[in-house]
Amino acid sequence: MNKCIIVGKPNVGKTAFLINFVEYLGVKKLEFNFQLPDGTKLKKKYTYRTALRELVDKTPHKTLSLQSVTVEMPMGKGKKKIQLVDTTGLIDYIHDSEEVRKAISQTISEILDSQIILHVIDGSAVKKKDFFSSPSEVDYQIAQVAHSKKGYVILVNKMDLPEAEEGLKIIKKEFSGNLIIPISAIHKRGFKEVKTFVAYNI
Ligand SMILES: Nc1nc2c(ncn2[C@@H]2O[C@H](COP(=O)(O)OP(=O)(O)OP(=O)(O)O)[C@@H](O)[C@H]2O)c(=O)[nH]1
Ligand SMILES: [Mg+2]
Repeated sequence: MNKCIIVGKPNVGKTAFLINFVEYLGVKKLEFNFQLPDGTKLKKKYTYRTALRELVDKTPHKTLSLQSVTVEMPMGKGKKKIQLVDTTGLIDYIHDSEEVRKAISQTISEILDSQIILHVIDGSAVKKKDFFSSPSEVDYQIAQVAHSKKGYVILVNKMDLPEAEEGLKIIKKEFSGNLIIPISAIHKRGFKEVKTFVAYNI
């Protein structure tokens, strides 16, 4: 089965995007497959609301494993299954915590094993001068690795926030030549374009 991986820095909205996108595709009961960095595999079912409540958080590195949902994408007259994989936030430096380091290394391996990359950047964080500032070194590295992939798109998230318009302009300039879709994960904006992109690249 094709894998479509959702990557980016911590707190950019990767998990919120996965849950809302799956809901947008019409899935009511979300069956998550968790793969922990130590190899443990778990399954858990969520409603849309419990998934948002339990898996999305403003604290960076809320997600520390691979968490995926399999969906069916419309393809011509038929459908094709694809695994959407949410990951651990990547950072520019070596993290103090071994747990986070292992989770990051698991995410990097998964990137190499995926055909389609959805790279989420927080459009509202472009002017920030702190941990959250986007884009940063790791975003440029993701863009480089992604050239060898079947499909690569940058999703500029949090477009519902006023500062994100300026952020979008800067990201378009910095990553010119790449496909860029502005979205709001929590308001499901830009999802039609993302769906078309994923279906086209399966
Ligand atoms: N305004 C706004 N906030 C958002 C949007 N998407 C996510 N957020 C918020 O951003 C924070 C982080 O969201 P997550 O989905 O947990 O981000 P993540 O990239 O999975 O973060 P990690 O798991 O820590 O790597 C939460 O407080 C979300 O509510 C969006 O489209 N607009
Ligand atoms: Mg997350």
